Amino acid sequence: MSELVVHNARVMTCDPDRPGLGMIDRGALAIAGDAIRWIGGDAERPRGAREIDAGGRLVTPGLIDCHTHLVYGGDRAAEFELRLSGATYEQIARAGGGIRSTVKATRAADADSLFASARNRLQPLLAEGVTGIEIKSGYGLDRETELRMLRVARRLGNELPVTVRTSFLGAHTVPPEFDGRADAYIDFLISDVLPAVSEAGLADSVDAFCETIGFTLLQTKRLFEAAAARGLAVRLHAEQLSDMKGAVLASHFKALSADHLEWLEADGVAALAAAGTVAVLLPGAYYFLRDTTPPPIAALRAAGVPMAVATDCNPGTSPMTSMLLALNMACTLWRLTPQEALAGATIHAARALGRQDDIGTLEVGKRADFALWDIARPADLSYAIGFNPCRAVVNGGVLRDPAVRLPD
Ligand code: DI6
Ligand code: FE
Repeated sequence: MSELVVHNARVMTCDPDRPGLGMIDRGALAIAGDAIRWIGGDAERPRGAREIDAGGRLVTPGLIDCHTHLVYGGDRAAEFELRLSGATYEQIARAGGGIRSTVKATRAADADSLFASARNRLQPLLAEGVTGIEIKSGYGLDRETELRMLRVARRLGNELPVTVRTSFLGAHTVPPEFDGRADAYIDFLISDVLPAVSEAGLADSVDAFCETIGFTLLQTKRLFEAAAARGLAVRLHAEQLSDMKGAVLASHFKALSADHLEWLEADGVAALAAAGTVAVLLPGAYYFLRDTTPPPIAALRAAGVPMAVATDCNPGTSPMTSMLLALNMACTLWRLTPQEALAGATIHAARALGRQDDIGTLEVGKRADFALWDIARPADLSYAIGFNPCRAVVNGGVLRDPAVRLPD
């Protein structure tokens, strides 16, 4: 007998082998341990030790936020005010603000305070049915602080009901002590920081900010070669503010994902399609920076590139802790369909984390991570603004109230 059976549900499996994102109108799920043991029509369901009548509500895979900078010190509200009075993100960054100001605050913060502030940002995500998240380093930019950020990210996964994947983003910007010496900084990352991160098992992938105000294509390539030599997957902040051909480079390394992509051209679209790399769309940063060049959604769709949607939660360009808002923005600003947006927060997001074999869809054998919503139509998830219909979450087979009680 299964331990938990959820029945009388509209089960949106997001299973690509079922038509229309795999909706089972009167469906049921049976769970044993941390995995889904059975899924199908209500009438055929097995008995369970505990049975939950979903009352016709929608069940989806737990949402996955596959691109965040959740762990950091301080905030950037003053910079927000500067931008409102006309300064651009690039101008602020070049004047020593931007990422560098968060680096200063993060270096000064101890692990417990980084944990506490990140946990407070994670809580609203969990309340919206998030069961998986990617968290990057990149506000330390020295060995000690990068390691501290990644340890804090791992600790969030150990202490809260969420699967955490970490990315080493040492190549986020050049820190003050390497001013004007970006190549030497990349050398330092390769010789000092990456080995420490990798030997401690603290990163699941390596990321970089390939941009005029970040790192060149060649610098990114050197870092990716070092990551590949250590067997680490890569992903890239690519084409956010200009077309640096980052997506083409990322595809060459069979990157898990290329993220942002507002300035992506046809060659980048084709490269992502050929490599099976996920395009991670980050509408929060586009909105917050008041960008006007949308990513080439129609071309990505036509080429069959899997599109994920994430918050990019970070203090400078996307201080957003809502996946549902990210879905709404992806639909409203860029015309994703609500089904595409949901797939972008589940199956494609799982792939962007390299975890498509165990999370992201509701299929027998996969982890029992799902959310129960007080709505009947999947489109309602991306339709409402500032409304959270999440009623319950099951994470690894354990049922919980979405209003997670935080550890003290
Ligand atoms: N692109 C972004 O949008 C964030 N990082 C990146 O490489 C911004 C990070 C920040 O401004 O703190
Ligand atoms: Fe980012």
